[in-house]
Amino acid sequence: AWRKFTPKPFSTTEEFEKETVRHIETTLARSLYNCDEAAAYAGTALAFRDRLVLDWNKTQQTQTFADQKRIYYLSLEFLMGRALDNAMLNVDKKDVAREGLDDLGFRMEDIISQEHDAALGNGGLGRLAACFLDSMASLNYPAWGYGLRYRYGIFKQEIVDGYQVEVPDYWLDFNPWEFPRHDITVDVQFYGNVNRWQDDEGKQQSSWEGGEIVKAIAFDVPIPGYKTPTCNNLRLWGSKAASGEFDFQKFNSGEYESSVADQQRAETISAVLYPNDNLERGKELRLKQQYFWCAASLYDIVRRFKKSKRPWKDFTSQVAIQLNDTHPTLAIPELLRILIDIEGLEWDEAWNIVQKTFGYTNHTVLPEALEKWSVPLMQHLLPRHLQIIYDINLHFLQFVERNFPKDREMLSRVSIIEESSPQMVRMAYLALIGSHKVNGVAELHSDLIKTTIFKDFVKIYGPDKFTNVTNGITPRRWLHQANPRLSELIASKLGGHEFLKDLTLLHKLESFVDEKEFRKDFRDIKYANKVRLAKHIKEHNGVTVNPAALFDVQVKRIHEYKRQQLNIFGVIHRYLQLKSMSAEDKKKAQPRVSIFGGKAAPGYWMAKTVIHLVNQVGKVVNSDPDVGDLLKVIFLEDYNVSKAEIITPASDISEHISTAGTEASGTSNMKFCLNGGLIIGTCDGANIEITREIGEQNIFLFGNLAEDVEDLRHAHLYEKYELDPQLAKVFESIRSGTFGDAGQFGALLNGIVEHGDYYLVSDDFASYVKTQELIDESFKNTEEWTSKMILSVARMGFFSSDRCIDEYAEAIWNVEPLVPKEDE
Ligand code: 26V
Repeated sequence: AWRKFTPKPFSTTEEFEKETVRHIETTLARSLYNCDEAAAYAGTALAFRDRLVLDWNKTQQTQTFADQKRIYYLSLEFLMGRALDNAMLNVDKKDVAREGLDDLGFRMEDIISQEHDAALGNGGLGRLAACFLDSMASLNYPAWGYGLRYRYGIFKQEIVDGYQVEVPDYWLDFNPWEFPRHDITVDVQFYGNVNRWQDDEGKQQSSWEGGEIVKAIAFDVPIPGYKTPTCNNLRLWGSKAASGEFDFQKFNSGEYESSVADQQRAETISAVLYPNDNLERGKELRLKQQYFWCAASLYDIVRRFKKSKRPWKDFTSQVAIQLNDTHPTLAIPELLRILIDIEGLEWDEAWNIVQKTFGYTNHTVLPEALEKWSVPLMQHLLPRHLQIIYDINLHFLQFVERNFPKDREMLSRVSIIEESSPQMVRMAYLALIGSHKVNGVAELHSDLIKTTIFKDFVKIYGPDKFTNVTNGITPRRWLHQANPRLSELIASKLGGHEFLKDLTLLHKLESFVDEKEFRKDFRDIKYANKVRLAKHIKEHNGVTVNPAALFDVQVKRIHEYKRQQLNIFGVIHRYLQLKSMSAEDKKKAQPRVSIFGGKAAPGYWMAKTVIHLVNQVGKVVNSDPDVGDLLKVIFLEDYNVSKAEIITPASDISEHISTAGTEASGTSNMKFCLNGGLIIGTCDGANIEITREIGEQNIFLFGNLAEDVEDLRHAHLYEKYELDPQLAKVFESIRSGTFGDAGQFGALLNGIVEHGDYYLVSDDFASYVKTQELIDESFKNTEEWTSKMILSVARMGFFSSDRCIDEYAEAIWNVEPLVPKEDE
């Protein structure tokens, strides 16, 4: 009987307008008379949200009744960006909305840009999680994401006098994409102590008592798939004080202020995303965030399983949990605690379930990024979990001892507890031991973890526990949405948009590589995208750049290992050359725009210095009449997902120039290539596989190899060391004050000249400069360049996150797709 009341989603322009206007007038209580762009955005978003919600409900219902295995993707970061454009494209109604908005007097682009980015992540790791959600939904996998609902996402970056200034990102004022579930809550415990006793049968029992309780509240976000009724769920936990007897008493006894303070203390747990990527700092609040989120998510997963009334042995056929880096590792001892302390399972059975349930993805080999928590801190905050970790370690070390009785030193090397003072819990080891599979994110990286940080564990468990799943990106956002004209051109050649669901179909473009008109269309689209970026640069930086110049882009988090310093030193080298060039030679020089963007962690002084240097160089170069259009240097403020959607389609060359062996994968390299931008890069991360796919004549590789890095570093420290002579000239110009007060850059230069050049900037400088010259020449040859662009795009099929998710599903999760049932 209820069926007849179920709303039908709009399909025509008129129906869209009706729905949008209805939302503006009733849901928002705004008169159409003063309907501005913000209101039009809100109305449009709500109209599309209604459509998603119907699919969402149906999907969840289907998944519940099918009771087959579900994927739970645990990530502290989901760098989602905007949702409206994505929703419109997924339900295939963007044209309808465009027409409707036009009728109402608005331009689609203005409405889309009203939305605040959901920036709940730092960089590659968080964006990967977002691409995975998109792929899991588009491929109809029953999957949930679990994360934290930060009140403040990654800070907004302002550039003031050439320096980075951080501004809080309060993004929740109006967020139509989340649904608070005040009825779905979990009480999460902290501190307290552990009681141990023997029960009537003489069995050891433990329970965790006392301490304080914080309430987790679920906020659900619909994750639509592309042209499919599947709409998965992203559940983000917000924290609130648990209101109970205690508060009530405080309140009544006049301790109003302290009761409010308790409230605020609880809410700080989900207040802010930690803005460091690749630097571990061991803050108590971060550990609290991790446990709060793991405990709430595990409780929720177990609660759902228990509703099915199945025996515990079925758990592993119902649940696969993927750990996005070590941040959710506490989920391992937490599941053991639930199974043993609360559900009464024996250790062996519980351990077996845990190991089969979890998979762990490693995203870095940088030692400073590997998470360790101090034992005293963990003892204080999570006393029962520490005991369980000790128990895991005991079982594990006994196993190692039995198998390697002669290697006594191995035990201290592989112990979960590092014997430092204070002792530390090594989270990567715990994650590895508690999972059935460990994967790296590109071939080189997956090989490296087996020979470096996890070497002993390959001996202990054998090589089969380790696997590779090379990262990918969603072609929906990073081609179709960011570069609609290119997507249409490809569709016109391939006879439709099927390639957005099966990116390997792009290979069919190869047969058009010599078609004159296609080549021209391809170039025109690149040019139009550059014009758009040039307009953005004019508006935000006040600098006029020539869209015909070569656009050279490096946008990513600022980090010494990513070597933005190598790039800016290269730019200075170019500037010095231009300054000493004859007028005749200048005519032959290739004009270039060097574009930088990215955030530095607020406490990362060296990274902030690099930002400052880029801005100082820009100031000098951009106003030097000797240089004119031949060189411009731009720092784009506040790089984020929605800016990436403008920047990515507009590059001719992008830079992926990390010291070999340090960038686990990189994913923007894939985005640029998929949009017809070529790459200059080192033999690192996914660059290597990109080269294999697109062919080495279509990529510009340079620099030392990963296998030589250790020896070079050693040589710098213990043998005579000479700076590259061209780099020495660059340093002279900086030291002489060409780019302002040289004192500011002393430490940056000394790190290279005097302190061992850990990132091998000098070693790679000559080959970097040479390769850039090669790029200039290649770019001048428009026909050669066009072929490279087209072939790159045609051969990028492998790097879809759809391929990646299918690999996880097959090799790690053992799950099958499930299409929601349509109503009869
Ligand atoms: C680590 C930490 C350490 C504690 C403080 C907060 C924090 C936040 C994030 C991280 C993650 C560092 C690892 C990471 O982001 N790796 C990147 O993962 C990308 C996706 O796999 C990959 O493309 C990049 O190469 C890799 O650097």
